Amino acid sequence: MSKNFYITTPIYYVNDVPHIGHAYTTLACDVLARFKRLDGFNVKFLTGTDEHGQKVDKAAAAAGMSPQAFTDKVSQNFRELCSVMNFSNDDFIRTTEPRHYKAVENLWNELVKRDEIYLDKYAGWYAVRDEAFYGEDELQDVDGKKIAPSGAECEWVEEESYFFRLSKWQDRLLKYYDENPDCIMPSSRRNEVISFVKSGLRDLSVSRTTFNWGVPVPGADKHIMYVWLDALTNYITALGYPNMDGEMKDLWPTAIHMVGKDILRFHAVYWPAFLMAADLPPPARVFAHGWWTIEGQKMSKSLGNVIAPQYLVDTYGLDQTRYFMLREVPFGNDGDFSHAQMIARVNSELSNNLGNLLQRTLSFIQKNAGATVPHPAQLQANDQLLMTQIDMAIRTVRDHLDKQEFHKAIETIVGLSNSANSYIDSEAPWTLKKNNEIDRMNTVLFILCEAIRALGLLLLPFIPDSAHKMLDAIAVPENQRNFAAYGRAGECKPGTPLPPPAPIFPRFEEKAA
Ligand code: ME8
Repeated sequence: MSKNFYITTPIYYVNDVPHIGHAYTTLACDVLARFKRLDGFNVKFLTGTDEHGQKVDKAAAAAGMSPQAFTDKVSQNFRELCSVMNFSNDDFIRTTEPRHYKAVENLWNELVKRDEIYLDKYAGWYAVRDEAFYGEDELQDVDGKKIAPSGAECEWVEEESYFFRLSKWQDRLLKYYDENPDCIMPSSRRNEVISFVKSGLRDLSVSRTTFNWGVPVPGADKHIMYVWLDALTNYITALGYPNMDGEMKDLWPTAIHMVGKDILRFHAVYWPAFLMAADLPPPARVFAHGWWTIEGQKMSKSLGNVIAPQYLVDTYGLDQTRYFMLREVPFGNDGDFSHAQMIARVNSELSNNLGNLLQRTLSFIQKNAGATVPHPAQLQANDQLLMTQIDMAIRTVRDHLDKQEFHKAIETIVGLSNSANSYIDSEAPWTLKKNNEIDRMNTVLFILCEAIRALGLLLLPFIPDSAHKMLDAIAVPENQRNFAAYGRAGECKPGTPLPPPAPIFPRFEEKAA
């Protein structure tokens, strides 16, 4: 059976410039996609932009542009984010593309055909910022305004609307959660969703008539589709839906949607209900991660503390930024971005720990072992111990990443680097050299090359450029830079010439103000 893996980011609203929150979600997906490709999977990694709806319509008007011209411009910023952050997405979808119209219209018609949609009138609250309908019971009165749990202000809406029979799917949804324990992660989020669904579902308004920036409802042109029905469908548009062969057949059953906790309800309640109602299988998993604040404060334009990914990359380096984001916070929890923490992490783990290991090993080989991969002699217990840890590390990292535990995966890698540093201290190749124990010295250096190779391979998904430099430093051929070559299969070849070492992980020195 071929191994397939489909991973998606939310498609981002084009009312905003990309910030570290957007970069975070897509980075998590990028690491999973890269890991799975190295592990021999057929991978599809999708990101893109959500371009319809009232929020984008208003942002376009505020910018004095037509919605189409506005979305063409702002969507480009999200495309650029992918190159700024070195994301390896296989596709970038925009909801204004013809392929998407075709898919959404098809899904709509399918729902109509199955009597899952009916015409009525909506009278209730709507938050443009969330593009979400709220029940009176969910709102708080603040200074005469109705405020949603997200903090968004709501407005009263009364209009003719098509409704999706969401209430009918309550039991089927609960059964789906029950039968698929990992379909919503982490488990605290799963519990939240289950209690929301158990508390009762109302039918969902799925069309609007008071503005026209959206996909027209087939056969009822004064209605446009609710932006979330439109947006969620992107995940199957990109697989060629309504064509059910090819990618829909192979990849859809493996779909993991990575989202922030703010949009869990749409992904874990509405989306599976739409799919089941159209007789399509729900996604394999929705993972809702936590929220970044900046130096303890909510990120917001009015506070002027929004951090652009480009700024972090320019200040700290691309791989340093990628490393920090997934290392710092247990994935799923909220996290705080602080410059001091960023510098501390980068210096202690990348420069001191990994950088030192590389520098010490590679300079020593260069000066004292003929600048080639050394020939090992008989292995001793300590060597075997480190080799066993190397062999185990990939399994541990794989298990963690299959549960989206990025921080634990990185901890495992840092743990291996620690062990290699302890090994070089205890085996002291410099003393072996002094005592003329050359066979033993070469064995130790060979084991260290193997540790560096393992670390380089394991770090490829997280910090691809630096990891490639690590592998360059011990002359690992291009075709051996995958997990099939991890361990004995791709062992370093003694006698291979090694280039003079160049520092890969510079220390970050704060410039004096
Ligand atoms: O909700 N911390 O788009 P959006 C962590 N178009 N993640 C953050 C973040 C923060 N401070 N701020 C944003 C939408 N994010 C819809 C999605 S999908 C079919 C439609 C990330 O532009 C996080 O992933 O508002 C969050 O869910 C997403 O950006 C919201 O992006």
